[in-house]
Amino acid sequence: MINIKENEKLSMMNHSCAHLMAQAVKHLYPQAKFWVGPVIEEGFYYDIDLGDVTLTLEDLEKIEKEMKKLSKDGKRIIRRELSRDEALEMFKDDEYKIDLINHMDDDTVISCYTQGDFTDLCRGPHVETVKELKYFKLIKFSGAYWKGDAKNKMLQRIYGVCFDTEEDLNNYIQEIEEAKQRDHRKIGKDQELFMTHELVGAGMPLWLPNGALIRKQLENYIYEKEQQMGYQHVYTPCVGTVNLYKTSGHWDHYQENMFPMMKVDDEEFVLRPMNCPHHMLVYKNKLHSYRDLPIRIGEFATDFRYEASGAVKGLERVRCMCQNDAHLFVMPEQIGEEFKKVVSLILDTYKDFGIKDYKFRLSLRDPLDKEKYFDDDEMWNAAEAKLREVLDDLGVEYFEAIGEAAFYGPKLDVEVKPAVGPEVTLSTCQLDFLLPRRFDLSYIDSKGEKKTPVVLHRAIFGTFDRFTAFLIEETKGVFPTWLAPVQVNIIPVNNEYHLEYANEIYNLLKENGIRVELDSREEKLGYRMRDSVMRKIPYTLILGDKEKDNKTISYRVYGKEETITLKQEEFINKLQEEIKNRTRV
Ligand code: TSB
Ligand code: ZN
Repeated sequence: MINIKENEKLSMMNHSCAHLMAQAVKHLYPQAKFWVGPVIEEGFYYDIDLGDVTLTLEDLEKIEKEMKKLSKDGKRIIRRELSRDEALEMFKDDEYKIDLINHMDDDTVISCYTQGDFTDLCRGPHVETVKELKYFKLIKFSGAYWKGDAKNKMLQRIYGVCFDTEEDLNNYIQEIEEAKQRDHRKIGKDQELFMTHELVGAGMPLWLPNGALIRKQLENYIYEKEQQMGYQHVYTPCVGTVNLYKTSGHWDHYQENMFPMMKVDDEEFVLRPMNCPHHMLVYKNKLHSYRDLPIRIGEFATDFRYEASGAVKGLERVRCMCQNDAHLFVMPEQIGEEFKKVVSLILDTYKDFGIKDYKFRLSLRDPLDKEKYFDDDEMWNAAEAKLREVLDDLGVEYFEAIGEAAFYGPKLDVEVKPAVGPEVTLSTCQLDFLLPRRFDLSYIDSKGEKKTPVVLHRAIFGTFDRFTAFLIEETKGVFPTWLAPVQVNIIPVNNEYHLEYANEIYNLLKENGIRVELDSREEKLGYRMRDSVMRKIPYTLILGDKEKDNKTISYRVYGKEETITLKQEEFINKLQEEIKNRTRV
């Protein structure tokens, strides 16, 4: 999808279109006051105070119609520069614009743009006349707190987009339509993967049986890999005392992302936002020698984070999440080797899931602003060089984000683009020089001296929640057999003659560990076959006279037209092989 913000011409047109929309809104709702209307990757939006009016979809159509009319009128867009006093006078009845003017630096050139009866405070630039704005569409609207602060008034945000040809606009609308179909929230509902309920709360999804089956497969997948790599898995509680998080530093530096404290008897608890402190204590439970390291503590760990209610999104951004977490305790000289294993595991996993569209971002320290970071120059330099070396060795493409490292160390994130909305991080691997010190962790080195280990925080799936959201969108809900909640759907051609045989096959598959359903509804064969396809079930078995008489199985694979017939054991072997190897067909 084109990034409008990065295209100079389209960026200007979209900015002008935001003004055109504001003018139309003002015509229809004279009480309207406007906050800001920036250009974004997907077009533009404007935040508007409409008083008591709450917009509906029909309103968007009305606004769009008015915009068309104004565009035909073709007024010129005229720039004027203003002194601060002139600006304050001109917008004296508009508290939003006054706020903007009052927050401008003294040396800012204040300008406004006028088209016909509408003037807006704006830096520009704009197109010359509104006539140039022909191919636009208002896409959606939502609530948005003034200045993004939930304590402020809720404004209404209208999103739109503008192109310079009709064809580009139509293509874009089609892409949005496709993205909506791919949205994990839609597929999640259609396929009964997860639900939310206001009684449970925003950002607290409930995994339904189908979704839970997929998640279980993900857990098994990564658990197997991690066990092979020498990880030790633990279970720890999803609360900790405030003191635990004071020790880790989260209480001072991460509190705005945490649920508030709760008191139980004399103890003060928080729902944990991260698992690192618990794992530090697991490490500390025993004395360690250099021979034990690396020690890899893994957990599928539930965390709670405060995310703004407007930011939560399906399974992608939640307030209750389960991380595929591990903390790797290493000697400084093991950083490179261990990091390499983590990156290789990420690469293997993405390959197994067929994920191709992702970016590695290496976040490093800003060498000109060392104050901001944990003070150990030598450690930073060595570690950053090592991370680069490993990525280069593995031939991984990545980009560097200078100054984006955490206070406690550099990190590698994997960024992906969801069907709808901005990029998110899936996998992460973060070096940490500090936390082991805060918990006073140690190991005895080969000379018998006490040393502090370095910690690598890593999550391959990130969270099961976010990874599943992404997987749903990547596969468009067509899961490979090993992940599919229902792997086989059996349809007897005619219940009267074939149900008994269908039941026999059903039991056989069940005994062999296959997730199977039998559709014996009194519906036409064609209807049940279409239903099976709608549900995106990988294998649909059609059992009639021929199959019953020959003790065979005839099946269709999702997305393919041909019907194949195999002997029972051949079919089971094929299926089990496919599932075991986690083949993607
Ligand atoms: C990797 N302490 C580390 C851990 O050891 C940690 O918590 N890192 S994190 O903050 O980056 O979170 C790990 C992963 O969780 C992220 O990479 C991201 O994929 C996922 N994640 C973060 N916030 C959310 C959220 N609100 N909803 C769903 N997934 C999230
Ligand atoms: Zn951690």
